[in-house]
Amino acid sequence: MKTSDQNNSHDNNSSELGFATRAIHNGYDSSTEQGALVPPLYMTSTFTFESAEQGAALFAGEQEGHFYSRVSNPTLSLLETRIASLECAEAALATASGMGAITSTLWTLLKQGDEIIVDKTLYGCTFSFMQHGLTKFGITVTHVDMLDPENLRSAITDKTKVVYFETPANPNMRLVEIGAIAQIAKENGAYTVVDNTYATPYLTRPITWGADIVVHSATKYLGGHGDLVAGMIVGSEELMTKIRLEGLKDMTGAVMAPLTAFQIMRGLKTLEIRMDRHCQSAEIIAEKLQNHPAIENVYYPGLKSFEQYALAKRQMDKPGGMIAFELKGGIADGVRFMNELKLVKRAVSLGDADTLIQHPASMTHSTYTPEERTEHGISDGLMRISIGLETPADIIEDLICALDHISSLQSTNEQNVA
Ligand code: 3LM
Repeated sequence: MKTSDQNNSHDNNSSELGFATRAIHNGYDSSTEQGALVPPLYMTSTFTFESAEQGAALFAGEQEGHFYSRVSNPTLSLLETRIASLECAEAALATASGMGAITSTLWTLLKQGDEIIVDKTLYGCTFSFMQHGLTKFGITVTHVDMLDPENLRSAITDKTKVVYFETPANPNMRLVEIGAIAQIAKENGAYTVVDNTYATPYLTRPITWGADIVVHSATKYLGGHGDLVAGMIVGSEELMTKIRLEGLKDMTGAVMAPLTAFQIMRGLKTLEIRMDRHCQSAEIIAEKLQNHPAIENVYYPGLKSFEQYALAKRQMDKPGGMIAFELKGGIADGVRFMNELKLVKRAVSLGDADTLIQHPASMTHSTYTPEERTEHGISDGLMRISIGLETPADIIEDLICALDHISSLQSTNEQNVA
């Protein structure tokens, strides 16, 4: 895997300063804030005008400045500048949730009669929004298996306005080749929108591969501590202004609270070291899981057995902190396994300091019907772990103890049958 300071066009050090330095300092000058080391929190809904004329000029866009926090706020602006820098993009927008980011973006880019082409596997609520939200308003949603970019080339039409995917995909870890997909979309006049929640800009920067827009659930690694719900949208200045004034201001109103922006900036200061630890522990744990007799399959981009290992090495600086796997005994063993865990918490969400385990078919992806899950590559026995920041040996001990318990039950059953 590449390291963060290798120098190529997809490198995260596109400006002179390194990733962690920008995550800590970008966009802030303490001399304009009475020397405050930590940027002040502007906890205000509205802003006063020096004169009626100034108010009118702000509303008319003739003068720059903040006038209402559903449109902009200095604390959010700083977070937006920082995330844009980390994603190697011109601009960003802070939103109330990941779903707020996705819906504000797509309501802006799509209208009745348009088509959106999406990958086969999507996060449960994104799938639901596409399938049951967009279609209600006369937008065609077409699923294409983007593992082979040629499938997109065959499906795309002049009605296609947006091409949308996650990489790695939630929950089954499929990777999509951003450069190949973005090129086909561009040739056909469609925008490429990438959900970069799993990878974070520390591991993958889709804009540098040709994507137009990146969306995030900042609830996950960007916040990083399981104490907030938030989203981000990233892209060109022109597109961000359009989404701010259409999808975000008027259609969803899904703006981030200033306190949340403040908390995310605190989280960002440790994004690099947290991601390094998430990846380091996940690599060890994925190997251990793979070698355990109770396990059928492990899906992790850092394993040589991972089908898209070569793409992972090209597109991701490190393989990430998410692991999916299937137990030999299917979901029945999955439930026993989850209930046996002591340290690892049973919870949805991901990217927190705490290791979290969940069962997609009955939890995050229960928005799919059983038939849809089969069609979209989400098996009933699939389990998902978000590897946290605890002492790696303690996470391993908890997981292996629970797996050994499953194995011993299996061998008792086999003896009873014999
Ligand atoms: C989850 N995911 O546990 P929010 N995009 C991706 C996501 O994983 C998510 C969103 C967008 C999970 C949440 S399930 C009830 C809990 C790839 C969220 C949406 O709106 O911030 O939750 O982001 O997989």
